[in-house]
Parts: sequence; C-alpha cells; structure tokens
Amino acid sequence: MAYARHWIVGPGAIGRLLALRLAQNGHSVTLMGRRPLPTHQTLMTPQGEALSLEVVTRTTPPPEVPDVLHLTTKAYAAEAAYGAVAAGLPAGTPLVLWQNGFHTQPLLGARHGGPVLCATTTEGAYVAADDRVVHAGHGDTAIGSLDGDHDALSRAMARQLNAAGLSARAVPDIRRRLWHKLAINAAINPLVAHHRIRNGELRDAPFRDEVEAVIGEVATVMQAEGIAPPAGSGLEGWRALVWKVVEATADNRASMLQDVLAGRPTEHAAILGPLCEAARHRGLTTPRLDALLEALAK
Ligand code: KPL
Repeated sequence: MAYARHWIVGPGAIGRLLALRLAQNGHSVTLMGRRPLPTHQTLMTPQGEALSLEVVTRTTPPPEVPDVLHLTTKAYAAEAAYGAVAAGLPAGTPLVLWQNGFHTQPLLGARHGGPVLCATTTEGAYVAADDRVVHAGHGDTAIGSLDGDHDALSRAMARQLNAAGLSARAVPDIRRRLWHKLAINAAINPLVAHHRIRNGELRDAPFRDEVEAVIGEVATVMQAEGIAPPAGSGLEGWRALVWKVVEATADNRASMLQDVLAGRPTEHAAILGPLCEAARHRGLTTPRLDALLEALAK
C-alpha cells in the first residue's frame, strides 16, 4: 500500500509541518481546518531556508478520499474534528493521532473502524503566519498502535516521515511513551500556566516544592498503572525525567501557558484528566493534580 494521499486535519504547527514536509516529498496533501488558509505556504527550515509549497487547503472534506487520515488538532478539539471528516471515509482507512495526553487515543481508537496509530513527536515548530510555518528544530517521532498491532503500517508511516525529513520510528510501546510525555506535561504545563511563569522558574522557590509534590502524585499513579519511567526507577526516575526537561526548556513558555495567555482553551483535561481518573479508579488520592485540574477548568 502506497499511502500517497494524506488528509491532515488540524493546521497547527505540527499539522502544517507534517503537511509541508510530505508535500515537499511528492505526496498529495489536503490540509483541513475550521477557517480557510492560503494554498501557497512557506516552510522555514531549521537551516533558515524558505521553501515555497502548494497544498490543498479546505474547511470541508474534498470528494477524493485519502489513503491515511492524520488528526493533528489539540486534544480537546480532536473528537469534533474527527466527526466532521470521518463519515465518508472508506472502511479500513488508517487514522494517525498526534494529540498530547491520553484522552483522544483510547476514545477515537474505539470509535474508528480502521487501524489507529498514535504518534508522539519532539519536532520543534511554530506557526509564524497564516501562510508560514517555522521548523525551528529537528526532533524525533515515535509511532505505533496502543495494542502493539499494525507493525507493517507503523513502519510504512515511519518510512514516509523519514523520507520527508522528519526523523521517525515505529515502536511497539507507544502507550508507555504517551504516558511518559503526559507525566512531563502534567508536572510542567499546569503549574507554569497557573502561575504564568517560564519553565525554568519552576526550579526556584516557591514553585520547586509544588513540582516535587506533583511528581510525587504522578509517580504513585504511574506505579499503580504499571508504567515505569524511561530511565531509573520509581519516584527518582520520574524526578530525573521532569527536571531534565525543565532544564532543557528553561527559557520556554510552555504550550499551556501560551494558550492561557492567548485566551485559548487548554489541554488540561487530556493531560491531568487521565491521571486523576486512573487515581480514582485505583483508590488513590491526588489532591494537587485534582486542584490543578479544577483551577484550569475555570
Ligand atoms: O511539551 C512541552 C509543552 O510546552 O507543551 C514542555 C515539555 C512542557 C516544554 O515546554
């Protein structure tokens, strides 16, 4: 199967990066969003090159069906976006979910008729204008299905991404990786969004203790769920992971803070919700996570 025709629904930074990289590599790409976008788009590469590209941009699905559907919206918009495009898809069309957190993935995984893959990426990109996306820094993308099936499809997708200049690999443990990213996002994003600070400020009083308390609750939930940190073990492993990312992103305004500052909805439900729900399910208490979820829901 060639997977030459891609629909990419959600023209944020990752959606656009994906669209333009695939288009540059000769794929047929339709980029869909809620408002009309220019078909002529510029991709600024990490080397500072400006690539001029044409993609089909639409607010509704085109008549020609895709070989693969990528959903690149924010987590809170994913279900509605899927509902708006999925009706006419041929049975068996693969769906790739690019959302943060762990809300969309099981939900749409159960709803979609064809194979469902999840992707998590560290590619750095931002939208500079309606017709311009900046690929600020190379990262890595992991892609796989929650139950470890669809290995051939995952490898085919990873090959396409690699050929398009986005370093990617098929992995058998995407569920674990999504929870690792969720742990990082849960420890950093809600606190920086709530206090309106840059990531690096979490290292200082009074925020440091709050981060430690959140990591403690995250570690307890992860242990109950049987998810080990990527390196080390238990609480120390989670602490090492979170503080490494805080250090590496010290100057950043995290995505959730940017959403709060811009008056947009945030991904708090997709990031904190699964942790709080898992805790409830296991009879654990997570007062800090519950309080952050409540504060951000206002
Ligand atoms: O992924 C991030 C985000 O901003 O959403 C972190 C890792 C927290 C970096 O800011």
